[in-house]
Amino acid sequence: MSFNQAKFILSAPKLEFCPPPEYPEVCFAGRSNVGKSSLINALTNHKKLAKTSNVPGKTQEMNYYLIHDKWYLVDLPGYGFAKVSKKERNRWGKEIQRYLTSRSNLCLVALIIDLRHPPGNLDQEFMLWLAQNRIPFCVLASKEDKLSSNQRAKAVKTLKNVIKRLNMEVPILPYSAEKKEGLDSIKELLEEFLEHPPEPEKF
Ligand SMILES: Nc1nc2c(ncn2[C@@H]2O[C@H](COP(=O)(O)OP(=O)(O)O)[C@@H](O)[C@H]2O)c(=O)[nH]1
Ligand SMILES: [Mg+2]
Repeated sequence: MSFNQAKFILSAPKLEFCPPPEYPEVCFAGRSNVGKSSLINALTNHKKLAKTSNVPGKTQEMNYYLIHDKWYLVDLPGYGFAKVSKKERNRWGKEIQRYLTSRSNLCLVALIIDLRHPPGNLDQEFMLWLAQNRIPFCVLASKEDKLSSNQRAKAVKTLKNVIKRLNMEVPILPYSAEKKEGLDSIKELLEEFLEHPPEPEKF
């Protein structure tokens, strides 16, 4: 499956504005600034398909991309951005939870975590919530290029331990959008979920 053929479809402020669920869908979630948009650009081999930013908290809507005319890739607004008001954060939480629990064509949530930092409380809460709601997810660990190979191995181990402590078995893939490392494994994983979507009763 080619990831290069990608086009922006729309930005949805909430579930009702999402396109009809006619294609299988994968979404990218995670804290602001971890690299969600950069990963979309790296996977699709586009420089500016998804807007990236040094200023966290920019993306406040769900951005829909259609890949290969076959599936949707959704860039979710980042969570945990301190400068967004509490009211706005709650609205985010409610809308995203509603989207995650009721979007019928959702095959996988890819949670992006910055490999340099062990998952924080928000990440751990989010993973627990996904598991409790039986929403399939994987962890993609970004910015591995910023670490030496020693540091990388340690960071992956820490990440695995944190997830193990939550009593979960989820795929963990480290990568670099900057250096384009680890992208093939991510593509394979996404394809697997898109081609063999989990049973609907899982939702
Ligand atoms: N070195 C490095 N920087 C990255 C990587 N991924 C993202 N970034 C940088 O991290 C910042 C935030 O990225 P962005 O994709 O906008 O994060 P988002 O808020 O999660 O969508 C930008 O300055 C990116 O260039 C990566 O794999 N390696
Ligand atoms: Mg973004």
